[in-house]
Amino acid sequence: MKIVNCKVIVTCPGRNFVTVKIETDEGVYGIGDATLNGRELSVVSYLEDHLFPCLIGRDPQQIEDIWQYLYRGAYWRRGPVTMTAIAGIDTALWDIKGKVAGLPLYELLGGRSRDGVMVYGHANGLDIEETVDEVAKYIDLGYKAIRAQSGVPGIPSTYGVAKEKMYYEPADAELPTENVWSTEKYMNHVPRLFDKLREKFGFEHHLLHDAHHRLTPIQAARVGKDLEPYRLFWLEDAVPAENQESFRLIRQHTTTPLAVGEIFNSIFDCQQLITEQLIDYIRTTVVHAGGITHLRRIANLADLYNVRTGSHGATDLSPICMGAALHFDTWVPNFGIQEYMRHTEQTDDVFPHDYHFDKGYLHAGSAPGHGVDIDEKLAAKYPYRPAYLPVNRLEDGTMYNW
Ligand code: GCO
Ligand code: MG
Repeated sequence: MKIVNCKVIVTCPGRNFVTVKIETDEGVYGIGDATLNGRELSVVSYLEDHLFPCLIGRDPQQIEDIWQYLYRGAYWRRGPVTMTAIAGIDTALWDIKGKVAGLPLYELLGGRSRDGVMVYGHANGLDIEETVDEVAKYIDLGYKAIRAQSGVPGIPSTYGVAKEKMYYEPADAELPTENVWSTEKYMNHVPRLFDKLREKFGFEHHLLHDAHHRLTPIQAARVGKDLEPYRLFWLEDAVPAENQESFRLIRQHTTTPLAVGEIFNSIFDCQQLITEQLIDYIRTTVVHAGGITHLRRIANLADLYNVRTGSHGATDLSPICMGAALHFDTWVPNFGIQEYMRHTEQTDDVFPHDYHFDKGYLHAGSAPGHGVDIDEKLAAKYPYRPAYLPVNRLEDGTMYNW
């Protein structure tokens, strides 16, 4: 079997997605997600100009060898653009392998470890009352786990708080919007949110929260401590994790479980966090961490240290990534939870898929490969539109983390 053609499909059914399609001489094809929010076209160039020419004529069944060739062969290793491009190809190759074998991807990985994949949805509101109402909606939809974010009094806009509740989309402008942030105001507010939620709904549901890289280690330690009575499932991205040692300090102070890793792209970004058991959940996912081949390595390392998976699953990860992630989650022994932000109907139409939601769980489906396809004719109706995530400044104008 040989690879005869590779292409990239860029489409914007409400938001931008980059898709790799690999075709073989036997007519079987595979697709993979290669979307990097706000940097989409860099990945397109990396694929078209540098990776695709190396693939023509290769045996698509040799996934490991191709992965090593693309990773080691670049000389310049790692980085989000490189690893997202490799992920797009890797996912497409696993899709091909599944189709050739006539087996769903989770069977190729080692078979089913669970019946369904527990997911968490996103509840958010401009204030605590609105967030409480939104959490109630997710409970009614059958979710077992819900992430809660609320607007902070005195700050005009807050990360995670959206106008369009079911389809949160932060990449909303042709140039980055500027937001204003105050950690002090946030820190006073966030325990009140969870106090209210536990008072209203009790302790039956898992509650999660994302601090989106905005705290210093000692602030994160304080927030973790303040939230302990509310038994969070996790506190996410408490601090920027470039400095992995920061987590030692947080860990010394709080038993609130910690999650990190949605912006990591390699095992080396999480090596210290995992081996020193400084986190509880690793959030790397298929599209940004080198595909199934590399994500499996990260999960295996994590398993040795009792760290569980909790893959990123925001709307900027396409349904292809979600499909592949669900197969991965169905297999991975140290599964924790999967993030699930629903895509719009427009997006779902472009990417017909086999997975479905039922009573708080997503089910990967049993179609061969990862079970997601792309309707190229429909995709062509939605051309690329520049769209960026916001940036953040402190109240005095200092540039900060978004
Ligand atoms: C999450 C993430 C997202 C990111 C987005 C950036 O936890 O789902 O933090 O909201 O901000 O995926 O592209
Ligand atoms: Mg996050």
